Amino acid sequence: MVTTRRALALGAAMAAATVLAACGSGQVGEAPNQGGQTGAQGGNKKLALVPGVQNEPFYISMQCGAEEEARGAGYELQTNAPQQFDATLQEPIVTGLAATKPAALLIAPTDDVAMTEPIKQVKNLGVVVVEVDTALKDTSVAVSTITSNNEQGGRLAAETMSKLANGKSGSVLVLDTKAGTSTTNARAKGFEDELKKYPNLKSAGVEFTQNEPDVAASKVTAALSSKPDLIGIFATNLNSGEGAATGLRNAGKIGAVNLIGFDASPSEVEGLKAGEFQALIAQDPATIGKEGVKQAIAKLDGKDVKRNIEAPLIAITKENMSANEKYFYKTKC
Ligand code: T6T
Repeated sequence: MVTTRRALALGAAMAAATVLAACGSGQVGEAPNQGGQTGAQGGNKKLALVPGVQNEPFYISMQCGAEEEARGAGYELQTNAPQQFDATLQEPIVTGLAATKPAALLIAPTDDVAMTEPIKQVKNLGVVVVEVDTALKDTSVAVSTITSNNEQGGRLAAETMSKLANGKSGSVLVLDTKAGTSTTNARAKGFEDELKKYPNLKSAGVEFTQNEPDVAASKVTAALSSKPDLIGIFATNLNSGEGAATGLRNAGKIGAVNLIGFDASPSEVEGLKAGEFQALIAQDPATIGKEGVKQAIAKLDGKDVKRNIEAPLIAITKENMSANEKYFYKTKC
């Protein structure tokens, strides 16, 4: 458990840290409708959103923001997500867009390499491609990428972990999702880099959860038995965090090991309230969705497009959670 003194110190630190960034960057003026886009001029008002996985509060909140923006601009947004966060399941959804040929595709690629060819195929039909959340390694495919500063989010988590440890020594485990997930891989990297600044905190390494809560729970169980000095866990996304909380609960280690999660799903927020998580790094998926639609339409209208846009991130603790409810993710619009 976080003691009152520690909680107060952390609360003050969080107030100073809070919103990391909300500004766009690298505005790139681009020539209108390169590549024979079907665009607004062609009268095509269909947009497609392909999130990373179905029924997941982060992507539901993104969809809500995207739908609102599309509606306001007179576009129709159709969302189709894979059942699991898996490129082999996302690929047929993307290639299937050849049949409906939307004016633009907003996509969260589930693998930064494997999804390149299918997305390029759709782009070659004249569909404008915008990346929302995750991105491909090949930066030539999308006209715009809207994402949180994930590496900075990882750094903020490490800084928070150090405050929670309050000088105590021990090892700290990172739960990443899958290799090839641009966002969570960057969070793990940012965390590990920043951790080196705190000599009392030793890295217990990075484990992959395959984005499955059960795998995350069993990684925590294994780490608790192989690393008796484990004092902290950083879970790089929602499923990893929810699974880590289960692992700690099963071992009776809630509060004894500090857990910092990423995202703000209803279950993580409940966990924060209950003291299972000591902090959450929340994103703003609705803004990511809205900006994705804005940039797609700008491209279709032949206007300037921002190549990279950074969405806000915020560290939420039990102490500041009531002031930050707007960051909690939705399960329906
Ligand atoms: O953390 C988000 C998203 O940013 C990441 O790319 C994948 O996992 C989530 O969707 C949460 O489950």
